[in-house]
Amino acid sequence: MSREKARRGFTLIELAIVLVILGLLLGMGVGLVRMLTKRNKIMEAREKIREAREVVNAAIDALIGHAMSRGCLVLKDNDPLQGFFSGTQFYQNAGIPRIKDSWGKFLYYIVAPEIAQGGKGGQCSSNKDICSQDGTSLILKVCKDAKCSSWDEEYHDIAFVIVSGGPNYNIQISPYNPILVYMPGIAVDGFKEDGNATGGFDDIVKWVTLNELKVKIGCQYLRKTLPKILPPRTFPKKLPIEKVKPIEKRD
Ligand SMILES: [Ca+2]
Repeated sequence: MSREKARRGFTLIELAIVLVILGLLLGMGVGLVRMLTKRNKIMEAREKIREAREVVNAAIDALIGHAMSRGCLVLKDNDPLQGFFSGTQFYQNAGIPRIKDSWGKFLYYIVAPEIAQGGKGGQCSSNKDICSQDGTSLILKVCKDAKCSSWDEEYHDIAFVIVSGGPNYNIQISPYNPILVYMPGIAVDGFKEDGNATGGFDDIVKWVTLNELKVKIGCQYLRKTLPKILPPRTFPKKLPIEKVKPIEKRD
């Protein structure tokens, strides 16, 4: 009889141990699922950023092709921005398909007025000819703070800039001259026309200088002196992926 009680007691202990182990395994499983879910979200966010960079590059290629055929860059007809130009319609006006980034938002375009002219086709006037220009008035700064009281880099003779609003769906650069872009994560909204939104700077910005554009469209074959070539720049090189917030889609 005592042996039977002992066996029953041992069975209960066994059950308790099994329950504890099951609880631990379940807890580990939940933790693992959470970790994998977070990892998947991070990978998905990275993939979208990679796609957005490709879309920005495709827009740049489209513009270079347009410049090659016309001799200058395309200009949006209605310019609300002090002589520089937003890109919500320009692709369509120029016969180039409008391009959205991987979050479903149209890219933003700024072009130097010295090398831009309206119209869908035909050669540009000689005073807008890219190969004839020695510089542009467009400047770009990479700011270290929201007021841009200090900046990391400054570039002159910018030909054009393409911007994706990034994961937070809000264009945050300052689109005037000088154009201001910011170090990743800085709380800033330099572009009120795109709506007010908070959050760290996460725009994907790429710019092409006049000299780079000259080389791309073949000006060097028309001139005796070869313009100085700088390496292409994409900003920022890295985004704070873990801080990516849910995207609220708008049109
Ligand atoms: Ca943004």
